[in-house]
Amino acid sequence: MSALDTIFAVSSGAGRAGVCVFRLSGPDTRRIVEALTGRRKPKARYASLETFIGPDQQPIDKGLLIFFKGPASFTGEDSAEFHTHGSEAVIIAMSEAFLKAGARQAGPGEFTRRAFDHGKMDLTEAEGLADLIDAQTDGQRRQAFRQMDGGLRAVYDGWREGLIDALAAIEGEIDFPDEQDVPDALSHAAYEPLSRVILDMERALKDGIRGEKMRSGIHVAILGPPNAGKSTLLNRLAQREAAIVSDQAGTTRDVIEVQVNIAGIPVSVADTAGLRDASDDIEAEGVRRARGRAAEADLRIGVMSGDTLEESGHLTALLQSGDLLLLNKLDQTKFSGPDGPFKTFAVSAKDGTGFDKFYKALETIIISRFALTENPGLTRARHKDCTERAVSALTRGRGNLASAPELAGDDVRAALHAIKELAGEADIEAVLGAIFARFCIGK
Ligand SMILES: Nc1nc2c(ncn2[C@@H]2O[C@H](COP(=O)(O)OP(=O)(O)O)[C@@H](O)[C@H]2O)c(=O)[nH]1
Ligand SMILES: [Mg+2]
Repeated sequence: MSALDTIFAVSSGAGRAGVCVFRLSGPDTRRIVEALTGRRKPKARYASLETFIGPDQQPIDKGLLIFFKGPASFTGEDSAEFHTHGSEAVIIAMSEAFLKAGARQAGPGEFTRRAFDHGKMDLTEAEGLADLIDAQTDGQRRQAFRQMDGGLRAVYDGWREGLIDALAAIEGEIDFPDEQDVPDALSHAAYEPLSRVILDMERALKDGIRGEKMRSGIHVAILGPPNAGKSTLLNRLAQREAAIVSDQAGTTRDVIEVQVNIAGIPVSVADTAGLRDASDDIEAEGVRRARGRAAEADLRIGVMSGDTLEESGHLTALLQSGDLLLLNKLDQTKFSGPDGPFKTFAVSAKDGTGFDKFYKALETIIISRFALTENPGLTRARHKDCTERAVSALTRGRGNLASAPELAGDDVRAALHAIKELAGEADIEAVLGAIFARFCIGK
């Protein structure tokens, strides 16, 4: 990157706070630090207590200053942190001082973009950092940390090594063709490394669903006839009165959604309108939405009860293999549910009988289907897209090994280019712009 301007931003959270951290980065950092502290030649990576002074030479506040000399800094440029008190007035006065001294207010993600441009991190690490800032559950935090720490980079670096070996074998074949017969694909030196990378990529794609679910959360839909106790169950899962519970059928008419954290994974649980032949247009729309949710959800929880059995026919048709079915109101009537590929639990959503056993099963399903594996995975559609393109190029290349090694070479190069895009090394300005724009200001 050519000469950039010097940017500043409040990097700590908004609002009144004990301490506020300003970040400054760019070629004028040293001069601006000197202007705001009156101190010549700040010592790098050393915290000193300074009085920060404004353009009128009056003190604004007193706090810690840390100067970082590039490239040994987050952005790779000269940069500095000013720790001030976190009041609105201090923030305004400091911001004016930075502006007067020639710095510019940073846009979202601009510090991280500079770190990326200076080779301090690859794109997957920057994405991991963005996810870590947004993390709401422990699972999200661990996944984001792993990615920020180079987990995915290590994976694709391994792929890249395998492909470079394969390419060398293919090019050897082109430069020094076998005097005798052309060897068949299987005996080709590139066959084994290509196959290994393809297998590895396919495994990563299969696991990728977990990474994406961990980032975006999973969707669970509660379904059943009116009055079966769906809203009572939602409230128990949410541990609060999120939905209105009433013995009047058709009380829940729209989808009500609550966010819960199950086994470190963000789960959005949707309570839906009771499934029946609706008595009016609004209810009919509610039932239509309930069916939509059922189809889109990652997991469905069906609810039936002894007093609503005759209306349960709509329900079983919506349940899929691996879903859960609750036989509710155990305190009132015991009954056996229909047969199907789902796990059945007898509970009382109202008094909590049997709930723990059901909740354990729900947790186990969520962990086994969606929780993190040992391998750092593909966490975004972008990662999946690049990897899918690489796999299809490599599969084609492997088929070309024997008959057309030149084409196989091109295929491997296409796969290497897809990996470059994954890393953010290829020229993909539009993608970069979109990713960094979603960061917060000050990061
Ligand atoms: N006895 C008993 N009543 C329940 C139970 N669960 C829900 N109910 C009652 O059944 C009625 C309908 O419950 P609600 O949660 O609104 O059902 P929904 O229409 O499926 O959302 C309410 O009067 C609840 O108090 C239960 O486990 N036992
Ligand atoms: Mg309801």
